[in-house]
Amino acid sequence: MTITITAFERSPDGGKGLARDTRVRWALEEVRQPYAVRLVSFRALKERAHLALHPFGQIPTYEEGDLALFETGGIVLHIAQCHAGLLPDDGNARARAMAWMFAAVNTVEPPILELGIAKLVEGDRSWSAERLPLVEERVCLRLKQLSDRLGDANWLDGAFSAGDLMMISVLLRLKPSGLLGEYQNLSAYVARGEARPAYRRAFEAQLAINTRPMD
Ligand code: GTB
Repeated sequence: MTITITAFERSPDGGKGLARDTRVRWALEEVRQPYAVRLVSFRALKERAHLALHPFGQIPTYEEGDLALFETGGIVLHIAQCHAGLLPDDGNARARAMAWMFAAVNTVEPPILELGIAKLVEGDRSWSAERLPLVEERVCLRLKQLSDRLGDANWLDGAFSAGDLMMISVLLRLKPSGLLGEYQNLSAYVARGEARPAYRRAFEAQLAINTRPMD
């Protein structure tokens, strides 16, 4: 059955891979599942047809036969459960890998998103200079805790898993901030993820779309 995902017709990041279709593409590449991409304009995101797939009017979505999914955590978990390669066979290790997926989106990503908002949306407010360091502190607390746990391991819990895929996808968003550079093992962890052939294929595919000439 053909898998179809949605992505921005033109991502605001110009192809840096920060829009969230990249993590879904990465998961599909890791498990070697071919997929089609339907490109959606910002206007179409809020139209009835897309809202039927995604109640919040966002990308990415995932369609396969009768199944329609939204929310990258749910999509990547579905892919990982249906195909070998992203979750360990051992039951306890599998549960831990899923816990890392949740930790990525529920514990590490929120302060990172907050930092983006503090800079991009609130940057011109009179109180911004006072608030920004507080938000950065919350990001750094999570980075320090994650860095301590990772130590000198390659991946978070044994072999590469969907937990690493989600965590690295979340951390990639921090690259322009320079904060990641303060934690050498985390920078190396992210670089290891980016060096995976499946990530490269996912990245190149979204780059090709976001740099193609538009009519
Ligand atoms: N929790 C949802 C998930 O994980 O699937 C969040 C989905 C989401 O945030 N989608 C964004 C979206 O559709 C695109 S990825 N936004 C349009 C809207 O809400 O109207 C977030 C994103 C967008 C752009 C950049 N960038 O240009 O750097 C980075 C990340």
